[in-house]
Amino acid sequence: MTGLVIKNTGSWVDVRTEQGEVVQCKVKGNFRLKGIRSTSPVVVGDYVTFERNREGTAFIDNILPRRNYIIRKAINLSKQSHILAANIDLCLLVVTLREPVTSVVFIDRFLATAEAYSIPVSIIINKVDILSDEELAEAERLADLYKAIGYDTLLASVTERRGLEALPDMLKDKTALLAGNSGVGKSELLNMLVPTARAKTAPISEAHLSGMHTTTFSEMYDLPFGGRLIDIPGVKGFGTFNFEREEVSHFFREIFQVGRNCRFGNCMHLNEPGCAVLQAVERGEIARSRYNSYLNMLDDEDESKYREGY
Ligand SMILES: Nc1nc2c(ncn2[C@@H]2O[C@H](COP(=O)(O)OP(=O)(O)OP(=O)(O)O)[C@@H](O)[C@H]2O)c(=O)[nH]1
Ligand SMILES: [Mg+2]
Ligand SMILES: [Zn+2]
Repeated sequence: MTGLVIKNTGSWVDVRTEQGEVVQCKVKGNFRLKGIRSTSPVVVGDYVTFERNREGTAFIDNILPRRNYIIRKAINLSKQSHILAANIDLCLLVVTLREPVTSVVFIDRFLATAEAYSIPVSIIINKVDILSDEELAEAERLADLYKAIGYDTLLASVTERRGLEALPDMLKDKTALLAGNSGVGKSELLNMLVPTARAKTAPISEAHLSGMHTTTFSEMYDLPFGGRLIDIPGVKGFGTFNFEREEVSHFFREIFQVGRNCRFGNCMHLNEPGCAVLQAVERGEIARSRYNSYLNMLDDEDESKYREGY
């Protein structure tokens, strides 16, 4: 039997067959993906085959080839990877300036990973309702920055139903992944778009102003206007996985573009003479925050520099 993975709790996996039947499956203990050590080999969005054994338990025995996936390094210093979801058309990256603070390095690391797998990202800067005028101006600057690079960016308040009018058109008939730190409002947004989802949401910790990791499993929901939305647990850090130093700049769109004018074809944009990227940063044509994120990712070789929070 073949089906689509619509839920992964860690202990079991729900697979929906073409006939619409949902079958609870186990993943065989010795099941390993070729060449990838992953915290969970089967993820939401995967197409899989499964068999029922004599006792009636269903076991997944194969993952069909993935069109794409979003992967990160599971934890600092770890060689393990964590695949967030597979076969996705679009990522909705939900970020907040406050409660919790999403770091720009986190945003840029996520964008670079999606770029590496050619997955479009739209950014939702959420919770604008709690921002001061000054903070709102900062949110607008951030939105302008990412729009200029080519990412659709919305300033929004999910709880006040503001700024989200474009979403149905953006999501229609696509499989989209909700990503971001814990507490930014992913499940709240899911519940707005799919009221029957009734996903658990919870206030962030007052003491730490960070999310409480309320969502503990990944699940795909059908959108009422067509398409699918995947809600996943919030991630803290976003360590990039298996990037070569030389290719990091390819995943920063504007750096890649300007970098074609560098004097040396193999310019790393660090301190080389005739570096067009450095000049563009000096002139303010490339945002310093983006350039800093680029440097930050180059430093991943030195693993001690990757910390949770990114
Ligand atoms: N003020 C305000 N609060 C919001 C907004 N959107 C969500 N929240 C609140 O933020 C808290 C966290 O929202 P969740 O949807 O649980 O966050 P999450 O991203 O799913 O978090 P995890 O499941 O832990 O990854 C809840 O109390 C929400 O009601 C918003 O636009 N404005
Ligand atoms: Mg959630
Ligand atoms: Zn250069």
